[in-house]
Amino acid sequence: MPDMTPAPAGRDLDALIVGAGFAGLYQLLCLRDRLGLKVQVLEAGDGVGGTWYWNRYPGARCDSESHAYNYTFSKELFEEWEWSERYPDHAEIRRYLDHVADRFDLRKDIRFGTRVVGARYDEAANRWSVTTEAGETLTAQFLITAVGCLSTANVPKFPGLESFQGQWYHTGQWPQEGVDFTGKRVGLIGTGSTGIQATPVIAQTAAHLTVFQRTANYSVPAHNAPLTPEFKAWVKENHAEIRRIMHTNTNGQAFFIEDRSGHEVTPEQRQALYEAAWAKGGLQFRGVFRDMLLDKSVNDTAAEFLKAKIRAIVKDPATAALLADIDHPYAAKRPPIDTDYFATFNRDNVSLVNVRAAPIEAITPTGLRTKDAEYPLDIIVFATGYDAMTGPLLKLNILGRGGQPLAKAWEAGPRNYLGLQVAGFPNLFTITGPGSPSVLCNMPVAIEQHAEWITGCIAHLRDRGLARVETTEAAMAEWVAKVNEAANVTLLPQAHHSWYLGANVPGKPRVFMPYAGGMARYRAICDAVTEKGYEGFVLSD
Ligand code: NA7
Repeated sequence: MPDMTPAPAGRDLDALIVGAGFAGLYQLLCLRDRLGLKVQVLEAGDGVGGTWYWNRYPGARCDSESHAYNYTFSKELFEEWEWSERYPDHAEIRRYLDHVADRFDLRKDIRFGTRVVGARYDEAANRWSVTTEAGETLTAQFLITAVGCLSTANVPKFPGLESFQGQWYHTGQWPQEGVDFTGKRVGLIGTGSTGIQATPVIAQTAAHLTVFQRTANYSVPAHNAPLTPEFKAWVKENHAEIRRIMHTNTNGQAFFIEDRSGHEVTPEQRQALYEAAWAKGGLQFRGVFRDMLLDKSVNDTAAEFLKAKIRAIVKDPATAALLADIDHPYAAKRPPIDTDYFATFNRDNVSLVNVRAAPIEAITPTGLRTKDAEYPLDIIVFATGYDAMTGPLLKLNILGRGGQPLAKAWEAGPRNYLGLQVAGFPNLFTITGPGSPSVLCNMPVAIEQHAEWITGCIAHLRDRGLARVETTEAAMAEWVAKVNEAANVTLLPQAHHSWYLGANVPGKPRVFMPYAGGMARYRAICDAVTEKGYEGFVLSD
């Protein structure tokens, strides 16, 4: 049982960190144990885990392979922790983070059950004042957000939701005690990674499951399985090499994208390569050709292969056609991986409804109504995603220099430098903020790089007796242009409804948010900025 004793409210803090997931825990460790700062983490949940604290829906599992879903800063930590399956599930990830929190004695500096509702920069004092939901105020010189990219649930504003007499849940705010679907008529809205993970599991116990699909999606089998003793031993022996690959490739995963163009092979060879990747399973499917996300004609071959697989798996031709009616390039939206997703539609108790053709009009007291039918339901599951990347930051109600709201600064979309800092918000750092590789990278890798860069920057200030770091409008303008440029050479912006673009939240500015130039290039850019004396930042006392 985690120790829930709240740490004392410090009045003389050097840094406040919001969030105790992968990012918050490591940032605390870096600043407290390496720089000796007084640090406090504020966390809304009652335990560590961040995104994984809340995402406990049926089938919730990481899409990165477990041996890559680790911190890499400690060889000892890497060697002593053993994952049980190829992809860790939510409970095992929480156990890992609990272990990290205990091993490095982090809990004493984390206040759980403490939601941050406001933050204001006091220019005269050069301090951030942070307000909690309970009305308490804490101040610190540095404010670091470690709130994750996918932590603000997007529940569509369907009329009548409040009248629903059954139960409804968003997957990202799942009840800790779980949900019993036995004998229930369940409706699941959304076919992103989450809906694709949850569907097969819910179908096992529900009386009937109706999946409401607006945008059909690709998915590749995960082929999850318990890890063999041989594989576990291989991981331990090859720790250094695994780490090297994760730190030098584009996406922070423990595999390389093949250095081979889709144009270099014959159609037969291509088919064989896709079959092999399908049999291997997982996100590696993206790595078959280096130009899969750059060249539409190459991507089309992957798309056709995957659509043919759907048609082969799903027996009812109308359902198969609807599932395979995919309107965007493969991996232009975050590509899901699954366990029996398409095969689940062969079950008698599962049906698929096309809500692109006949949109959901209302939730009624007894179910859900689309433009052309009524669906009686006992439980509705919203697998409808998140107000991604900017949502968790804007929810903090951050006010910078002169009381300027971050929401105002980002009215037309997120503008920042390196995804790390916003002009007008001195000493505020945003771990895996928009404009950084974040969600296009294996998250722990992106997080470690950011936490270490921030630590280096604060150490640099302290060593020189400086107190403030702030980026400039010019640096932001240049960086935003780079982020756009990086996205535009890929096929990523072609998925018009993707959350990468903010398109899933009505009214949200459409800006391609993550940096698509690759983690390795991004790391090099950050290192060069440091070497040039924090180019693009103004350091002052
Ligand atoms: P996603 O990927 O944003 O998927 C949300 C799904 O919900 C997607 O199919 C949406 O359709 C659908 N949706 C959203 N709003 C509606 C409305 N109003 N009506 C019908 N359908 C709707 O979220 P996930 O939680 O699956 O995954 C998020 C990330 O977590 C994932 O990418 C991994 O990185 C981990 P749409 O495509 O917008 O038409």
